[in-house]
Amino acid sequence: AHASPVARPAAAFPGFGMAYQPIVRLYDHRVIAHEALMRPEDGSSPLVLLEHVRGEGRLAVLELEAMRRAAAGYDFAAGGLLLVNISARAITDGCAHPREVLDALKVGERDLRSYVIEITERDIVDDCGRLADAIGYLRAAGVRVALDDFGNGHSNFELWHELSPEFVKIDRFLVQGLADSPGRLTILKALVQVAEGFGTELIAEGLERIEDLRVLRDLGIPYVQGYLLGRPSADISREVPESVRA
Ligand code: G
Ligand code: G
Ligand code: MN
Ligand code: NA
Repeated sequence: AHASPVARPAAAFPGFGMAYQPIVRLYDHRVIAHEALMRPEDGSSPLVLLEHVRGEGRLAVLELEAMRRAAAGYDFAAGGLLLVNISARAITDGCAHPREVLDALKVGERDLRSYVIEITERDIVDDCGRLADAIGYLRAAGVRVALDDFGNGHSNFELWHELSPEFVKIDRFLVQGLADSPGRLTILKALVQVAEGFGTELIAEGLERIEDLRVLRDLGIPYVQGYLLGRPSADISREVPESVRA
């Protein structure tokens, strides 16, 4: 007998899990959120997988799957916020409709107000209006927005101005070495003022040293993330190291 023609199933992605990295509020040293990060099983960077899949035209499919897994694996009962990444390209290229993003996050009937979407971009965002429309749609459903990697690549003041994100994540190049870098201090002081003017809350990324933490605290930066506070892990940690609380 002849085998009946079957639609070839879409090739599966290489295996990956999700890890969760704590975000700490400095004034009381509480873990108030986690960022969900893809962890390919072969130990490679998520960027390699994302780039590969993008070449196959499946970037949005992978990103939405990562969101579903992030949401399904998170313990919302503890009351924290979950930050999930999406590349601006997945939205502006028109592959991920914002409705699909909401569907991915609604896995398990979660309250959409427990989510922050991190807009990650390393390439030029050539359709700011389209991104702003998509973000407006997500916001109307209660999702908040963070602009990722600010100060590096193409995460810039135009996006801050146009998207009015609730959070801006300060790129780690501005955070690492802060205590010994008058230049970084100057930039961070300015960002604190801009954030105040826009009503945006700042999250400092990539914190590895206690001396940089002290400077962030003196500057009044409310939220911090980095290896000093906790690494991305499959286990959702809510403990802050004792050394940091002193
Ligand atoms: O965790 P790590 O430094 O290996 O991540 C490398 C990059 O991959 C980071 O810039 C991060 O934003 C990106 N990344 C990790 N997980 C996701 C994801 O689920 N979606 C998208 N779009 N990017 C992710
Ligand atoms: O681009 P995005 O900010 O989403 O990427 C976050 C990436 O930064 C993750 O890959 C995570 O593993 C990494 N990361 C988190 N904390 C630190 C840190 O303290 N130092 C360094 N070098 N990388 C970090
Ligand atoms: Mn991020
Ligand atoms: Na970042």
